[in-house]
Amino acid sequence: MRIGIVCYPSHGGSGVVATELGKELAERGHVVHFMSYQLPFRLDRFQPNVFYHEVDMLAYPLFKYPPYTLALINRLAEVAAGEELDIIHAHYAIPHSFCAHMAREILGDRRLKVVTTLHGTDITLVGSDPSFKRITRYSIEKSDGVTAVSCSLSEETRRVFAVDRPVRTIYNFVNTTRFFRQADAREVVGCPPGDCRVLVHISNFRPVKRVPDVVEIFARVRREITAKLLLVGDGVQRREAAETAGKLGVRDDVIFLGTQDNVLPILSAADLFLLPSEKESFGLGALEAMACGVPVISSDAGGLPEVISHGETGFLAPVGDVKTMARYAVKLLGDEAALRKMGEAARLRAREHFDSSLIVPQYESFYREILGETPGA
Ligand code: GMT
Repeated sequence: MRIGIVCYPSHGGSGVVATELGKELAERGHVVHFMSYQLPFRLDRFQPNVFYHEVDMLAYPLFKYPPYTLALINRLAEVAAGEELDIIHAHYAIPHSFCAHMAREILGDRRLKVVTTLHGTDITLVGSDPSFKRITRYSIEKSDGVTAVSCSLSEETRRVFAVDRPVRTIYNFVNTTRFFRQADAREVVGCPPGDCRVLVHISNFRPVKRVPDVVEIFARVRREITAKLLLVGDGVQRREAAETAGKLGVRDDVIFLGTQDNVLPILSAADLFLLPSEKESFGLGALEAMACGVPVISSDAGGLPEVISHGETGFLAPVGDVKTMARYAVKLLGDEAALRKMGEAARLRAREHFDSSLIVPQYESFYREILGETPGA
């Protein structure tokens, strides 16, 4: 198949999933064309069957708001026609799915199919806002196929948008043959083994991630156990997180690593991953941690209970209940055998339920259905 993928190139789950999917599809012999305003950060090395088309745009003084989406539509139409794409797979409804529909309108080519993958905030925050709701519903209804990354998000989409289109759940994935705990990672992050416990949080530091809660959980753990907190990412809650750490007297043990392209060495150094989000459709960072044998303590928001098995691969608690989350963390970190067992279970769950070898074929057969190549069409 000849597949166009349009996604956000920056750090964030939807771009990671889109990029990893494209790479896996290319390895399986499909031709994949990425389109975005910048090279997706995980598209970091040459690979056969993978092509990248940058969306460039005329800067003109009249434009108060540079119309990126129009330039994107233009590029999508150009690439779809020039490369004879079968499918445009839009990751994140706003604006990618809408732009794919507009590109198809311009081409007047009903043979070209549009698949939309909903990732979370495109439904729960952005798409459900009145300023984008109609356009999001339109994008879902006009798609030839719609997927969501968890059952929770599929249900929320149906509830919020009351759409007739079926929404297929295809879980996010991790390639566990490439994503596993690296040796000597502790030294890399400056926390030699045996020295102390390492807790990690990775996100875009938006309010929905509740980064100050991460710090508060850590401060409670720190009262009982020698530990460091590695915070990976950047965003509006960074300052508040630093202030919280200062107020709680743990500023020296909280290390802000900023945005990182390669999280594998950091996850490999972790004893525990924290994700106390307000909303979380899936929690790709948690899955990548699990693939590295790291248990996760998270809120029970959205799709997190579908990823983390409570009491087996980590622990879940209600949003904002930092006391309970900290209690779970202290108990687990204080019991080496239990920590090891849970880490092994986490890795096993990632391999048995969310490995790319299980999930990518689901996208392939979904595409085939949509192209009318299988009986499910
Ligand atoms: O976490 C974010 O806010 C970034 C966002 C994105 O689109 O990059 O993540 C969403 O998509 C990820 C990939 O499917 C999911 O793993 C995240 O759970 C989801 N974030 C939220 O629902 C808040």
